[in-house]
Amino acid sequence: MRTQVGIVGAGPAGLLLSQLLHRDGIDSVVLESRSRAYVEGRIRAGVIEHGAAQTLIEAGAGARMQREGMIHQGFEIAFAGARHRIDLHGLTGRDIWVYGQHEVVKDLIAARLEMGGQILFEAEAGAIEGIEGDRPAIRFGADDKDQVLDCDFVAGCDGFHGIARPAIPASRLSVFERDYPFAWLGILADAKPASHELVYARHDRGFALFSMRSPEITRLYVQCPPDDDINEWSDARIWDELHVRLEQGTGFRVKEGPILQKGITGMRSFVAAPMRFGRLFLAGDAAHIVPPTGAKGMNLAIADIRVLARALVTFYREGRTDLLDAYSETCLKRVWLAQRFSWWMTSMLHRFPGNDPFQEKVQDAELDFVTRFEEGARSLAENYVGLPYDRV
Ligand code: RFL
Ligand code: PHB
Repeated sequence: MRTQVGIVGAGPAGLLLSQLLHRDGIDSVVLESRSRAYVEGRIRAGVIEHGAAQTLIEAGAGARMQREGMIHQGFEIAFAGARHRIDLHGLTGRDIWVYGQHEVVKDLIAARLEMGGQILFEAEAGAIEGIEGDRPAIRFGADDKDQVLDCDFVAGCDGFHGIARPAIPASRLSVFERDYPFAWLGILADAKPASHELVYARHDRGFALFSMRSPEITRLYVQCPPDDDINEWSDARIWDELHVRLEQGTGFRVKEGPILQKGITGMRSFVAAPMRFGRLFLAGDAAHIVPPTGAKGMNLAIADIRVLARALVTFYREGRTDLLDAYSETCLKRVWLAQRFSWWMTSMLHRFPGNDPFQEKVQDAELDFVTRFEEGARSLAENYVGLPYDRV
C-alpha cells in the first residue's frame, strides 16, 4: 500500500491532518488501532478554543458543532465561599465552544469517509522504518495480516502511549516533564447542567470542576489521590464531594442524575523535543501532554496540525522544505505557552498533599489577582480562549 502521508492515529490530530491535506489534493491513509465505535465513544476534552473551532469549520467538519455545540462567553471560579465570573467575551472579544471531543472525532470521521478518505480501523502500527531517508514505511497489522504502508512522510498522531515518539532515537530527543501528586475522577451524568457556564472550584478538600456536554448531560470532575481505585468511589461519595467542593454555600446547586461513565485520569506535563526527526513528524499528545485544568490538550493538537498541514502543502506545491524544517520550533512556542498556562491553572486550583501554608497563601493571592484585577483576569482569559495563531 502506498500514500503520500502515512498517519498513525485517528484522534483529533490524525483525522484533522488527513482532512486538511485532502482539501489541498494530498493523499493520506490513517491507521487506527481501535475500532470506529471505540474512538467515537471515548469521552475526553470538552472545551474548544475560538481558533480551533474556526479551524474545524474551515476544514468542513464544523457544521454539527455550529448547530449543537454551546458557545460560552465566560466561566466561574469558586473559592473561599464565593463565586467569581471570568468574562471571556468582555475581556478578549472571543468565546469558547463547549462540544465533546468524541463529537469532533465523529464529525471528522464522517467528513473523511464522505470524501472517500481512507481510515483503517483496527489497524495497529507496529514499527516506523526509514525515517532518515525519503521513503519511510509503517508496518501495521490488520485483518490478521502484517502489512506495509509506504509513504513520503509519516505523521505520528498516536497519542502519549503510541509508537511514533519511541521511533525517534532517545539520544535525539529531550524530554521535559512534571508529575502531579493528584488525579481527576471524571463522571458523565444524565442530569441537566445546573448552570450555563463552567465552574472551577478550589476547596480545602481539593479541586472540582463542573462542565457539560449538552443541555441534558453534565460532566464533572473531583481531584483525588493518583493511585485511588475507582471502586472505592461509590456514586454517593462522588456526589457528596461534588456538592461540598462546588457549592461552598454560594447558592450554586449541583444537580444529580444517573452516572453514565466514570474514570480516573492522572495529571502530567510533558514535552518531547524536537517534534520532528527526519521524515517523521509528531503532533498532539504524541509530543506533549498538559494537565487538563487549562483545557488545552485537544486545542494544542489542532494547532500543531494547522502548522504541519501548511508545511506539507507548501512542500508538495512549491517544493519548499523551509516550513517543514521550522515545524518543531514553530509548534513548540505555542506548546510552551500552553504548558505554562496549564501548570499555572493546576497549581492555583488544586490542593497539594502536605498542605504547605506558604503555597496556600500564594494560591489565595493568585485567585485574588485574577478575580479582582482586570489585568489578572485578562491574562487568564486570553490564554483560556487561545492565544492568536498569527502571534504564536
Ligand atoms: P489521541 O486522541 O490520544 O489519539 C491518538 C490515537 O492514536 C491511536 N493509536 C494508534 N493507532 C494505530 N497504531 C498504534 N500503534 C497506535 N497507538 C495509538 C489511539 O487509539 C488514538 O485513537 O491524541 P491526539 O489526536 O493528539 O488528541 C489529543 C487529545 O485527545 C487530548 O489532548 C485531549 O483529550 C486532552 N484533554 C482536553 N483537551 C482540550 O483541548 N480541552 C479539554 O477540555 C480537555 N479536557 C482532556 C480533557 C483529556 C482528558 N483525559 C481523559 C486525558 C479532559 C480529560 C479528562
Ligand atoms: C470537560 O468538559 O471535560 C473539561 C472542561 C474544562 C477543562 C477540562 C475538561 O479544563
